Amino acid sequence: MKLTALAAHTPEAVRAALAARGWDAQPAWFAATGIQSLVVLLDDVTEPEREALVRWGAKAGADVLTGAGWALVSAAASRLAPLARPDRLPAGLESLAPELGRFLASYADPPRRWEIAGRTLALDHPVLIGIVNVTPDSFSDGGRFTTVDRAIEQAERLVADGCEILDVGGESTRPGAAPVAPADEIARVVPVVEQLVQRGLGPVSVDTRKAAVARAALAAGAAVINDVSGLAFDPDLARVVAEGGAGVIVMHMRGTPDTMDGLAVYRHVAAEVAAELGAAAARAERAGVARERIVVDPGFGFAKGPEQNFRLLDELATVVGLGYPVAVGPSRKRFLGAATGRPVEDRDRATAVACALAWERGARLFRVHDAALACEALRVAGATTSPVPTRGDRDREREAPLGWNGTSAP
Ligand code: PMM
Repeated sequence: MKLTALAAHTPEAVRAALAARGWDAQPAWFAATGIQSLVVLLDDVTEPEREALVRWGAKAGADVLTGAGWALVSAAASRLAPLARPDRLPAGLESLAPELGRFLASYADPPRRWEIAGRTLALDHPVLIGIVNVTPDSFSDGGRFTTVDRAIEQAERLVADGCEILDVGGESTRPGAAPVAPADEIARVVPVVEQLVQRGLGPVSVDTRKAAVARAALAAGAAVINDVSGLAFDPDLARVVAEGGAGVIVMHMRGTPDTMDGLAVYRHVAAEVAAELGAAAARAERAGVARERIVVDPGFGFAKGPEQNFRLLDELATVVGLGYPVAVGPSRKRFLGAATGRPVEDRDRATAVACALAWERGARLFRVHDAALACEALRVAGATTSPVPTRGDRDREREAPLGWNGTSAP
């Protein structure tokens, strides 16, 4: 007998091994994703549920570690799948099925598109979001027109370097930054949005926490609202996004830029950030924003210290597991300086590496100040990641056999 160790962090090695031994593409993909090992942590588990899980684990050959009120379950995806199906579910585990079903469905068939105002963005490749700041501290001299001209110049450079979306921000979110009145923020942002749209640069996203600014920006042609407060700052913002048919980036933070550093206390940063982001995304859906329009962002640097940012980057799969496309914004942030010793103006290489790692862990959108290096890093990362077979046409899907989780071909 001859032994070969196969890569197990993606289904690709198993798929390729089966395909090379004569399996058809679709069954090879189902088998490869089905034997992929998954780990889920369950909290708020009752005593009878805990006992039912342990019994199921012993029968199914799954590893179940438990304590008071919690269980950690590790098994191949195909073994977990029956727990998500009401017809196959062991008695006593009914409350597990809906959430596990949603997680398994998004694992087998991750979101591949993002609906924004007026168009659909494909997420089958890394999508760069270029930062166009029009805060006075970024563009210190000159009046409004100089600011607009410089913003357009910066936007043109970002697009030439590979950005597909431009994110215009008129309010600094640094701790201690002076608050900006909505009218002033609108006066900074809207002329830039208008110019970008007129020149066909974009789609345009606007980085704002305020409903009034979002409304003016969408009227000027913006297609996305990027809210660093995760829809917590202005209760009307989600409704404005819904009514405008816009896309939204819901970012995680706690408190406000002035209070967030004191709120960076976590027992398990990835789990807590994911739970809080999931609640924020649910708020958006309740306000009428369609699920396909929502992207979530873990908010690197917002209410997180350096170590917490690195844990979050490593455990990004927990945020990806929510089932929404994930954006990240590590660009030039302090935690990258903490690891490299580089000052803020020399962190684009570190940013590029962080973006590549985030792609590998499931992020699809990358908010950057300088796109050239990030674009190169993401081209390499994108080429290395296993190509997930694209969905076939409707007829082929209808003919497809059911996969391990009861879905048709990814
Ligand atoms: N970071 C900043 C501002 N806006 N938006 C999203 N979605 N994600 C981020 O990480 C993020 C953001 C702060 O960075 P900057 O002041 O350098 O733009």
